[in-house]
Amino acid sequence: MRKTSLLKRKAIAGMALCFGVTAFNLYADDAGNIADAAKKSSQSATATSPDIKEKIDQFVQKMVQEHQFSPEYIESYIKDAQPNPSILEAISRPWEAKPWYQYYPIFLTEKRISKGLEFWNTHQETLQRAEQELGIPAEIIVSIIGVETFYGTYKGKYSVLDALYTLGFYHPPRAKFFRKELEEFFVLTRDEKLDITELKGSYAGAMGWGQFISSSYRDYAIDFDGDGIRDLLNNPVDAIGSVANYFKRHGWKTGESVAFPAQVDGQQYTSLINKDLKFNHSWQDIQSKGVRLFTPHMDKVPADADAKLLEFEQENGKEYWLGLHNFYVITRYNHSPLYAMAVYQLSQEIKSRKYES
Ligand SMILES: [Ca+2]
Repeated sequence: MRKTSLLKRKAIAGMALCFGVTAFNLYADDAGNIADAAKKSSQSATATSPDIKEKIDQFVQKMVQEHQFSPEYIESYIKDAQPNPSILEAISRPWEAKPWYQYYPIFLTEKRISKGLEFWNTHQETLQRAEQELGIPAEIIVSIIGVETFYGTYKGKYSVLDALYTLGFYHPPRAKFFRKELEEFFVLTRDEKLDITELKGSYAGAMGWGQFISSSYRDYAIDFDGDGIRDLLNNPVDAIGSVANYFKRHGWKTGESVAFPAQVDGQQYTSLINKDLKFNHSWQDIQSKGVRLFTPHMDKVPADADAKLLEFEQENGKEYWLGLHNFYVITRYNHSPLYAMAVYQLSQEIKSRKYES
């Protein structure tokens, strides 16, 4: 049992910011077909077809024209990159396609809660500084790093170059996205003086304590200990600051709630349930369709607040929550309501442990 959950954690390390964009919706309905496609494409992955060769040439040209690399530099790394069948296999089976009752036990474990408390105590001052300077609660930062990498324990075992090369050239459904990340990766490693061949990450190319993909690293990483380097790979202080910065830049509203459990009546509420992550309804509007909060929370949400009714599948039925703006912000890290809810609930468990001790 212990072994299984360890494996699960390893598999999970590194989902964030990668699946963010579309994988959850893309693959949830079509996992079987894509797994087949992955098998087929991995069988032929070692042979470079004319089509792939052309795409590689275009990529090299782009790197030369737009980022002033020498063609030899890019080609030498591309030549050494290996398409990895296990990466194609892994991306065809996203964890977010599971029902909630199978998903949350992976994250909401005693061990992840107690290690979270330890991480908080170890990095108390940094987390406090992140709260004060960037406005992001310590428990949210701790929880993100806990969900992503078990507090820096599993930062991913794949060569980032191989991962982005494999998905950028051998995974048609998301090739464009990952070729863009490969482009970002070359620029990132040049700017930050990172060793391209040494860098390890998730099968989708996410790196470090908070599992930032290359474009996010470039856009949101900050040097939080003032040594002049933005090091998300080995420096937890920079990682904490950068996770907080990511949330701040995505519009976290300091002091506001994330979500409340909800009750539903009648049938009208069903029109509010969909996979769209956008918040298109006001709380007043949602209430008018038979949704209520429990008494202590009733007056905590302004009538005109943007909100979303969320439905989670439990083993014996459905569970409802009202997601608020900050819930939406968590989905900017990984575009899945399951992910955001797991992060939120883990954060609350760790926080209550922190303040009871
Ligand atoms: Ca630093």
